[in-house]
Amino acid sequence: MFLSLGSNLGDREGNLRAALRLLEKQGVHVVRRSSWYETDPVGYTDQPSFLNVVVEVRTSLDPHELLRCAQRVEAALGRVRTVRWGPRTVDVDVLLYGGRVVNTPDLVLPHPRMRERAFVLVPLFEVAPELVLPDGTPVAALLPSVADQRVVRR
Ligand code: GSY
Repeated sequence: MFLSLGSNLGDREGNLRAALRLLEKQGVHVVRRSSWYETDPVGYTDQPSFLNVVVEVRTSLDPHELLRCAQRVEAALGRVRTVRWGPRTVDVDVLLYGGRVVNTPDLVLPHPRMRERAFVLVPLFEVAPELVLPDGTPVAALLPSVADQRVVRR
């Protein structure tokens, strides 16, 4: 299972580290963490740049429990949804849950926008270079199409 975390408000690295600690406390164990990546905002671009990270986790939570856990972490760190795609203390997205495909109103897996986001694909490739998506696409094959997005490893 893989999660993507991003922050573009306040002490961004501190926010991401706090989010990872809160995940651990709820039984979501980080087995591998990417470097921190400085990334330009995607979507709503008139906002500060992000610090992003991808983690591989192990948990006995099912996909929806994992989603709720991610949402609790966002809430605990004071995320306030003002502008839909706007600045946030911490955003925690569930990217992949093994080879599971989930299509429910509140959760879609694999994450529906992960294929076009360099801030997800580049750190994901760092932690799992051999990873293949449930439809058979290697993550490595998706990287060239996002090469124009600025993602700088710290
Ligand atoms: O869902 C992710 C939040 N987000 C990000 C992000 O984490 N990083 C970058 N670079 N752009 C983003 N746009 C959105 S929305």
